[in-house]
Parts: sequence; C-alpha cells; structure tokens
Amino acid sequence: MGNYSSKPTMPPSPPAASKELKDPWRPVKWSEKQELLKELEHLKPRLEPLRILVQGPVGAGKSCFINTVQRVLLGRNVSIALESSTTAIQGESFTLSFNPRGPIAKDDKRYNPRPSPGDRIHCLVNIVPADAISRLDDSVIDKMRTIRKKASEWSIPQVIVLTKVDNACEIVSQDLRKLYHSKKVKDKVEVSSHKLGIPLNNIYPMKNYHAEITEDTNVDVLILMALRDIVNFANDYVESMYESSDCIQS
Ligand SMILES: Nc1nc2c(ncn2[C@@H]2O[C@H](COP(=O)(O)OP(=O)(O)OP(=O)(O)O)[C@@H](O)[C@H]2O)c(=O)[nH]1
Ligand SMILES: [Mg+2]
Repeated sequence: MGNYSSKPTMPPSPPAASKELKDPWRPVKWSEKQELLKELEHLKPRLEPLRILVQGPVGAGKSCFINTVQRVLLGRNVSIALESSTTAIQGESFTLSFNPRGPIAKDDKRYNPRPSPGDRIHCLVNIVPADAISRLDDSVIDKMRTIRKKASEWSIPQVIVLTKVDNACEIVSQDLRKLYHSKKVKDKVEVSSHKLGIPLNNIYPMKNYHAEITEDTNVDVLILMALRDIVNFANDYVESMYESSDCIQS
C-alpha cells in the first residue's frame, strides 16, 4: 500500500535567511516626483540662501551628490562644476558652502566675530559611501565626528546621505525601488548611524547620478525626499536662531 519510503524523513531545513524584507522599513511614494518638486518650490525659507555644509571622505560621492541635486532641480544633465573647495550653487534656495582648510584664525581679516544668522551653516550633510562604510579608516570617521560634534554644540541639524547603495546591494542595483526592502542597505544605514552617532531617521540612502545621462525618476524621488528634509531642517534651525535670545544680528 502506498509508496512510502522506510527511510526516516529529515525535518525540512530552515529557508536561507532572505536578503529582502517583505515590507519596506521606510515608505517611498515612487510616483510623486512632481509633488516633491512642488513642495520644494513652495517652501519659503525664513532666510535665503540656506547654507548647507557637505563633508565626507575622498571619493564618497560629494561632487556627484551636488551634481545630482542640481540635475534634479534643473531637470537636465549638468557638467561637473563643483569641486571640494568653497562652492556655492543656488537652486531652489539650496546653497552649499565649504571650507576644507579648517577654522579661520581669529586674527584673519575675513574672520567675522559677530556672524548674522545668514552667515552661519544651517545644516550639516555627511556624505558616506554605503559600499565602503565598514572599511573607512578610523581617522576619517574621527574627523567627521569632530566636525559633527562642533555642529552639535551649535545645535546645527545633521544628516547622513548614504551614497552608492547600488554598489552595496545587488538587489538594489537591479531595482532601486527595492532600496528599503534590502537588508544589506538597512545594515549599512545602521552601521553609519553607529559610527557617526546620527539617528536612523536622519539617514538617507540613495544613488547618485554618476555615469548615467538619462533621467531616472527613482533616483530623483530619493534625492528630492532627502533635499526636502534638509531644507526643512535648515529652515527650522534658522527659525530657532531668530527665536532664541542669543541670536546675533548684524
Ligand atoms: N555606483 C555609484 N558610484 C558613485 C555614486 N556616487 C558617486 N559615484 C562614483 O564615485 C566616484 C567618486 O565620486 P565623487 O562625487 O567624485 O566623490 P567626491 O566625494 O566628490 O570625491 P573627492 O572630491 O575626491 O573627495 C566617482 O567615480 C563616481 O562616479 C553612486 O551613488 N553610485
Ligand atoms: Mg569632489
């Protein structure tokens, strides 16, 4: 009767741990690029320009990030125009400025002992490469933490833009919409949070335009989500400066 084997049956082995989460850990409205653009357009910052300091290790994707922002706001490809020196781009009230040489000496003619709200940095953006975060030299992390701590002393808002997610995860490389389903990316977000001491909800994993010449709406949506928050954080900071009694106005 029947066709049973006399061999004892082995319990089924547990399935290999999936690299993909069933539910995304952050919701993304992939079809709402235009809405995000409008939202940014309608933001009326208390002060213009807002100043965003971008810092990160060599090759982390700082220039590509700035170019990606420009490209998404302008709606077309842009040439690499911005390098790691004092730089200002103006687009949708978004200005990036950056002095790589360190603090200015107090006896320097350009030293401003009474900076107005407009002279200050309003948000610190740490650019960290997702594919290399675990291999980053401690000295690089220490330098970034030093600047971050200084920013914290002044209550300047801080975020991490986690670039190169396409290099960090094969699933994401094939389909950017899987970004928040990827366990690998989630792990990189957690590592970067731990290394720099920035909370998870201020970390934005993304992919920059770097080799592509055609538009990818998914790239645009991710960058716009980050940009919207960065501009809002910067503006909140400006508002708080005006509200606080120790605000120095020139
Ligand atoms: N796959 C991938 N490559 C990227 C991404 N962003 C940047 N790159 C590549 O990473 C390399 C470095 O990017 P940059 O933007 O020049 O880096 P950087 O931080 O400005 O570097 P320095 O100015 O030298 O400090 C380039 O070869 C880019 O093509 C990304 O999101 N994904
Ligand atoms: Mg650069």
